[in-house]
Amino acid sequence: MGQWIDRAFALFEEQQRYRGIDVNWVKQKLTGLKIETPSWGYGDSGTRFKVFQKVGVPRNPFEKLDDAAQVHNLTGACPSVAIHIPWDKVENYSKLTEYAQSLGLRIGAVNPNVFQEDDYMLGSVTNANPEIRRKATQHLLECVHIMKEVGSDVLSLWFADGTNYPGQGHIRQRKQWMQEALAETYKALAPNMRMLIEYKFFEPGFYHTDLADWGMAFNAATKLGPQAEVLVDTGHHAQGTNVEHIVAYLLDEGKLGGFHFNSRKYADDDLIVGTTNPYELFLIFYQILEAGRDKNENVRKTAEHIAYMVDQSHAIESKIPAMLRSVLNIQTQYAKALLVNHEAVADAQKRNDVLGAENAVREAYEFDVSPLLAVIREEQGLPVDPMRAFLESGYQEKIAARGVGGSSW
Ligand code: PSV
Ligand code: MN
Ligand code: MN
Repeated sequence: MGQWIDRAFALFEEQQRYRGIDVNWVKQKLTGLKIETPSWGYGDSGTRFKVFQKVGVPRNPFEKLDDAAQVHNLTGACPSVAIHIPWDKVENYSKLTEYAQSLGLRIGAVNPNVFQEDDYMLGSVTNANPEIRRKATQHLLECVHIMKEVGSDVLSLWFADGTNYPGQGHIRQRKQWMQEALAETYKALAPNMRMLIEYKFFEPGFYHTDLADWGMAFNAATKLGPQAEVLVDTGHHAQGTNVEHIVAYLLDEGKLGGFHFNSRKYADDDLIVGTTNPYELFLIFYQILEAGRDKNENVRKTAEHIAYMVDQSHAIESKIPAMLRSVLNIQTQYAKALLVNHEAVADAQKRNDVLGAENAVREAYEFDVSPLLAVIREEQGLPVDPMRAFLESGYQEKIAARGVGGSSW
């Protein structure tokens, strides 16, 4: 393997040098890419028709961390794990934090859950009932408190709030209630904390959703202040939406806070990122890297502090391999985006050379980056093929002892 990699990498390096790409810089950026995995991605999930129960699924938040540690150990790229409360509620958060540390991990984004209790059927922070609104806001505040206990600096908010029928809710009133709850939560944030506001155009509300698109999330975040930013979940857009355009716009406004990566074919499918739309993922990274070169420092800083997170439900596939595949796909598309020659694109744009500009972007996508990825893994003492290493590790067989009936989501 070693010899094959060396020869392939030498050729790759020569090609890139010829194109004016600094491969050492590419390697540095690639090893610097960190991707947060979600605790719920290790649990059982399904569609609304059925949740499939698998053998060996973690039974509690500690076991979810055990599985997340496998992904980090094999890729070196996933040192943090997002938690969802109350799915990951524990008696003692210091114990969970220490356990994460003992595995070489840390707790990442804290996600309040105001969508699974019966009380929230008609809305949480936008419910017409003031007691339910208070209960929901209290939960958001409780999550800020948990952030302090686990050492997290990201509060990741998604609201299922919406309605199914015209007239069911007072849309403008609900908009104001949403902002009130966000403002109260924003005030509780410590100076090092960020609040990321996620949007979704439908589901479970099918007539209207209170935060339906990036513009609404952007407006809410802008009114709150600099610690509030927008979270782009790649699965939360209508067919044909140009997600990379949204990314570029938010970067330029200094308001892109993070991603929830997944793939979609029809709606919020939460499929493995990069499986159906790798070019979209590449183009998202291209926009981020382009913004990283901006003359405006605020745009550059925004591009640098993006929280990259996976948000997927693995309904039919094995959870840990699914997470590994996600991370590997992200690394592959990021590696390709790092090969874009931005000067060549800018030059073609200046000359209004439509096909030249399109070619300068696409050309990077068409390179085989596997020798590059193999080399950076080898240099970090990681397996060159993390998926194979996992399948051969015996871990899946070991966790079979957990039996069936692990955590759902
Ligand atoms: C909602 O569809 C979502 O994307 C939000 O991020 C939730 O927190 C997550 O999925 C898990 O349900
Ligand atoms: Mn999401
Ligand atoms: Mn989603």
